[in-house]
Amino acid sequence: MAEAGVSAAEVVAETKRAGGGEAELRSPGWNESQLRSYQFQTRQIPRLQHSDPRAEELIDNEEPVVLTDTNLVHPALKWDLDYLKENIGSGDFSVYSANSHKFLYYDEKKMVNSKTFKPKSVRQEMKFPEFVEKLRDIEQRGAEERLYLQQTLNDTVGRKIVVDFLGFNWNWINRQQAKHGWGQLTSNLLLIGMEGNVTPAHYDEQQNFFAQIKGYKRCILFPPEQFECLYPYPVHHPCDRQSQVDFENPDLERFPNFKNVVGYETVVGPGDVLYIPMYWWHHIESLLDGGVTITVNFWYKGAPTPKRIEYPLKAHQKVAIMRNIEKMLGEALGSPQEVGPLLNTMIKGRYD
Ligand SMILES: O=C(O)CCC(=O)C(=O)O
Repeated sequence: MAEAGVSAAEVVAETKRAGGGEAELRSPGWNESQLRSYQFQTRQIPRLQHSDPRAEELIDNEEPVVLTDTNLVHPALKWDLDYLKENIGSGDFSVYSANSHKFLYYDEKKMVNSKTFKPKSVRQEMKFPEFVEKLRDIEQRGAEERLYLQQTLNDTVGRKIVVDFLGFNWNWINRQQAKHGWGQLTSNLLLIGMEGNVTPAHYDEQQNFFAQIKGYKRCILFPPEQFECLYPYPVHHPCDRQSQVDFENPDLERFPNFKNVVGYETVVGPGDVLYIPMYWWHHIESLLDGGVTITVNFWYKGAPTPKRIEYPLKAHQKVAIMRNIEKMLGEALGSPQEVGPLLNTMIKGRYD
């Protein structure tokens, strides 16, 4: 996938050859029994120190890598529910609740485009102490219900959280942003999940440094080249950018190319930072029996696209073009629902 220089697969092979084995390839603190099982193959995402020139090369090539020693969110490593309850302030937090472990993202603004779509998770706004109380109550009762707090950090946070935030390693991350020509930092999403929660595969149109703070998360990534294997919902659907394939029970008649999918995976733990390149699909699961997980991500606008188009197009550029065609068709027809059947005659299967 890398056009020049080192690739993720080469770094992993090299680590194994050097006798690094499991210790360098995975973080300690969890075991295989905490992972859900899927039918597809995966390779390991390399774990490297931030000063390793190969890490820089992978980021430059827009390939994923886990950085083990950035200190990016060092002051937040003490965060837990009690500390946050005390210090995060009195703002509102978006908390999704579901009766399944899968929290499929949906865009509420696009709900008007689909009369049949019924979200399986519901968003509620609440204060942080109410979230903690609900979560502890569910745990105590051993209830089926699950919660996932997903809230952009904003200026309602308390003084101690501001101090922690200012102590993040902005030096390192600002240098990354400049070096790779990325645009502005758009947001920091705080994610607090229950053990076993799953965010199904989707891609974002932003660069992401995904900083793990508490607990362990398994992250399975797929490059944009595997777009044809992952069958995203149509652009106008509330689940735009999400895969339609249920990884636990894939319907291979509807989604035959899914059998060719190959992932890159890792488990991140406290202090690890995973680079999730723009347009890379990612499926993320809080490990089973691993307790609550806390993550803060750093989303950046990608580098500006070159004025002159250069061929051959990269996979993500093709994706961007297809998305634009879908959007324009929807606008031209005045009814996004009609775009699917029309395109379906061209690209069989995606819009069934
Ligand atoms: O951690 C998760 O569950 C999802 C996070 C995610 O999708 C992201 O940071 O882009």
